[in-house]
Parts: sequence; structure tokens; C-alpha cells
Amino acid sequence: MEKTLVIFKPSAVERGLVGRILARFENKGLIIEGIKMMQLTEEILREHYAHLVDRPFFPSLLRSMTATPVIVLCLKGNDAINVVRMMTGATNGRKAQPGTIRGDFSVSGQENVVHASSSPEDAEVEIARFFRPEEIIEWTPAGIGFIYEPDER
Ligand code: IDP
Ligand code: MG
Repeated sequence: MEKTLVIFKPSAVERGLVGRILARFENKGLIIEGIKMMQLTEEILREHYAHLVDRPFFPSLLRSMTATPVIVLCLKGNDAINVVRMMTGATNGRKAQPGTIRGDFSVSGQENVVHASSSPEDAEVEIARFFRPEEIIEWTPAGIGFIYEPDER
């Protein structure tokens, strides 16, 4: 099964949305294999958002992402990267579909409450960026047969 990296951004932590957003991923059947709180730094954000460092909004994004601690998660599931991106919705909360996390909890292009890996290559690099290997716990819920049929696991 795939693993993906999710960040509950300061816009989620500060607004007290952590429990409600986490519940959506649990309700969906995604399996939590890593979860911790951490304070992001400019150094790690320059890596994580390397594709954006030259954009005019990057200083603002840096301020936003370091404003409070964040919660990072590693979620596991069949096609988890795509499933989580679909649940996350479009980048800009004003354009994200209602029913998605950003569509329901955000009205901003920057303060959009969650990050989610966008490809298998990104997911692998991002999990290694935010978690030490021993912080990812491989496990299978006892009720896995009620989440997936055998061929889907
Ligand atoms: P994504 O988070 O949907 O993958 P990216 O283009 O990778 O979108 O951008 C990363 C983050 O940078 C966004 O989630 C958002 O917080 C911020 N961002 C992206 N574009 C803009 C913008 O035009 N203005 C302000 N912030 C932006
Ligand atoms: Mg992205």
C-alpha cells in the first residue's frame, strides 16, 4: 500500500481544526503510521517548497508555515496519495470543492489548512524529510478486511 505525507498547517492548528481534519482521514479508512508535532524551520521549508522559493509570496508562505508548530502525519492506504489529494481539494480554499477539507475549512490561497504529497516520488522524499525511519510504525488494523477486500491490500 502507498504512504503519503500530510501536514496540518498553522492555519489548522491555530484554528483548532486538528481533530476534525484527522477524523476525516480516519473515517475514510486511511491508516496512521506516523504522527507528531514539530516546529518547522526556514531550512526545511526551503527544501519542502523548493518549487516556490522564487515566487513573490514565498516570504509570506515562510512566515505562515512557521507561525505555530504543525502536525505531520504519514497515512497509509491503497492509492493513498491520490485519495488524500482528492480529499484535500484545490490549493485555493475559495476554489476547492465543498466537501473537500480545503473547500470546507479554508477561504484562502495560502492559509489552506493542509499539505498533502502530490506524487509517489514526492511522498517518499517528504516522509523521509519529516520523519526518522523509526518514527514510521508499520502495522495493520485488525479490521482491515472491513476496509478493503483482499485483492485491494
Ligand atoms: P498544494 O499545496 O495544493 O500542493 P502548491 O502549488 O504546491 O499547492 O503550493 C504550496 C503551498 O504554497 C500552498 O498550499 C499554499 O499554502 C501556498 N501557495 C501556493 N500558491 C500560492 C499563491 O498564489 N499565493 C499564496 N500562497 C500560495
Ligand atoms: Mg504541492
